[in-house]
Amino acid sequence: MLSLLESMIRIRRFEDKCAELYTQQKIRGFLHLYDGEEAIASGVIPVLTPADRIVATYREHGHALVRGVPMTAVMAEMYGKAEGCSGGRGGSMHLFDSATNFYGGNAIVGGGLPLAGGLALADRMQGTDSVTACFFGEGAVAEGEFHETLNLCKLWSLPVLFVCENNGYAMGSALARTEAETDIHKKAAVYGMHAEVVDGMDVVAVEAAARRGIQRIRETGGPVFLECRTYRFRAHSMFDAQLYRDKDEVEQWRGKGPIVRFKGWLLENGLVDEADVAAIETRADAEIAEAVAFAEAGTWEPVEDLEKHVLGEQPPPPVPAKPSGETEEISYREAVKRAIREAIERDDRVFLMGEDVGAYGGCYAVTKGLMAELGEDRIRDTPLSESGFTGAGIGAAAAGMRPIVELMTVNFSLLALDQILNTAATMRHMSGNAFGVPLVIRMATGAGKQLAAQHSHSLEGWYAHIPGLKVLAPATIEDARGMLWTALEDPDPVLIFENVMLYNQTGTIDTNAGAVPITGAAVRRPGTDISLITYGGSLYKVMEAADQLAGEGIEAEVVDLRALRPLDDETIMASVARTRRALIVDEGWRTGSLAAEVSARIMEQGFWNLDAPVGRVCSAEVPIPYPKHLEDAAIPHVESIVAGARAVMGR
Ligand SMILES: Cc1ncc(C[n+]2csc(CCOP(=O)(O)OP(=O)(O)O)c2C)c(N)n1
Repeated sequence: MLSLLESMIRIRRFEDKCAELYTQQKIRGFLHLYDGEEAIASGVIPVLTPADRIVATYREHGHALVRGVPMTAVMAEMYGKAEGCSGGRGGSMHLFDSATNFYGGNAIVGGGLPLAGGLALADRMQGTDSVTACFFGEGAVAEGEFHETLNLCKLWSLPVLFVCENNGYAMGSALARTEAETDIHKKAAVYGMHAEVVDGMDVVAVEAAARRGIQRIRETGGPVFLECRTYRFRAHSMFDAQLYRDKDEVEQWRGKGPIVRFKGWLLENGLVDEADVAAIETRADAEIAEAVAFAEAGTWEPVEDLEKHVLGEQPPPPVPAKPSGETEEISYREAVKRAIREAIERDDRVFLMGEDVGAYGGCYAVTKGLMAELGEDRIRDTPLSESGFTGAGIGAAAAGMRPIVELMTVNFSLLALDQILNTAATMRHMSGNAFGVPLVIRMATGAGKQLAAQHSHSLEGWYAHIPGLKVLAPATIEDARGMLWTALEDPDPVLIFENVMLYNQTGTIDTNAGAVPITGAAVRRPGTDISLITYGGSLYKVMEAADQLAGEGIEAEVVDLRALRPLDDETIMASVARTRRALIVDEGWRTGSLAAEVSARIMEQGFWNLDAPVGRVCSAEVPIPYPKHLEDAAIPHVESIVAGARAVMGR
């Protein structure tokens, strides 16, 4: 009981100090205090074992402290100092600590839930009995990621303790303003999981509920939901004028606060005396003083290190497989399938998950038969919940698995964009290298199947915009076969875009073909007069165009980018230096396209080698239409490429 009291007082006093430091501008950005809610972290977290995992929100100082992240490192993080628990990169909202399995700190409301599901999935697949405790506010309950995760965790019976810290307000929105059903635990119960409400102002009740919940999870393997009813005494953040509630309301709640209440009860019952409380406060103050001194003495990360930890340490390029001398003809689809099968057979950590990858065989039939062959554990059909299962892939990757997430098409990947950008691409840097996300995400891209404007776009260029990701566009059978292998060895998220028109393409390949590098462009046809720079599904059109151009006496060099991020400037510039002219062919829309990026780089790095302005053939700026003739007209085709090349040649 003393430790429960001490834990709450420690958090309260630490945060009071943070508020003071904020007014002195030592701490900047957003600062969300936990004042009034301390009983929840203090009650739940000590019940966890060191092997258990924690996901929290931006209101997570208390959680980090109770978990055992040193107060010095937490305070230094608030200051933005290199000695902070996230290397100073994350600040108040992004506390991370690998030593205590503390997976943040998440400033996207609801964004931590899928991650927690994935951590628990990893534990389930690795056969441990660890539990992931996932803390979030009641505001998150309105987000899709909440529902996607609860469904997935119950469906797959994953060991997550969901802890809803219901403080009655999401910023300034009282619960009843935003929720049709204000009994939050009922929402969890409809997913079939055990759900309880507990008085979040009563640390003993919270502790007992957490103990019951965690025991139930360890016994059943499945998730448990705790709704802790609490109240936030201070503003949402330091920028909140609190126009949405009366001072009286706050005062009334303060009277029922977790510390006054528990302390009062302990004193009344003679379990502690004032001297005990004073001793706790003195200890906390000494620790806080030490933390402030540590943070003050901390150092600023050198600006030269700005880009450090965007990516993990790069593995050496793969050793090329020894050719067997025998070749076989296979389709692109079959090449991808073999790559998946081999990866799963080779490495226990690899599994594939996505919508209809199992029983259906994949929407482009890539995984047909694989579930029967490899089992439902390794070829996992997911619910229709792109954000939920992509986030689960991120969590599983961060916890040591090597998931391959399949998103049916790039258009649907937009529903998972939060997870891809805000979590997968960001976590390593934001956590100061505490956690990486070695995840592979595959998806189909491109037009040509008359699937109209919501299934046909080429948005890979958007993803190539995002630091922290690698973006691949295998165009050949070798690359379809070999890139996945290397991508799975990469420490960071790798997105693989498979153009829909390539799946039926066939080619010969050495029977022993294996891993290929996932950086570097390839010259697919040498030439002297113009560089045709392209990737993915456009490669074959460009090769055909190059044949036609040869008939007109124009020798085109064809560069297949292969990797859209990072771009291989060296190969591009070397080609342009040889040919002095360039045309970029990109199935993305022209405005803000990858082609624009390549063109700008040629201007920056190769301008003095150019004899003519760089040309571009991109998709027309329309949503891809359904009728075949309009669809064809909307995207690059052989004639438009030939015409574009002639124009660059001045013909
Ligand atoms: C996806 C998303 N939408 C909006 C916001 C802005 N925002 C930050 S905190 C917050 C309220 C969240 O309330 P709740 O989940 O109840 O947590 P609390 O702040 O009360 O702890 C909002 C809307 C955000 N960070 N993320």
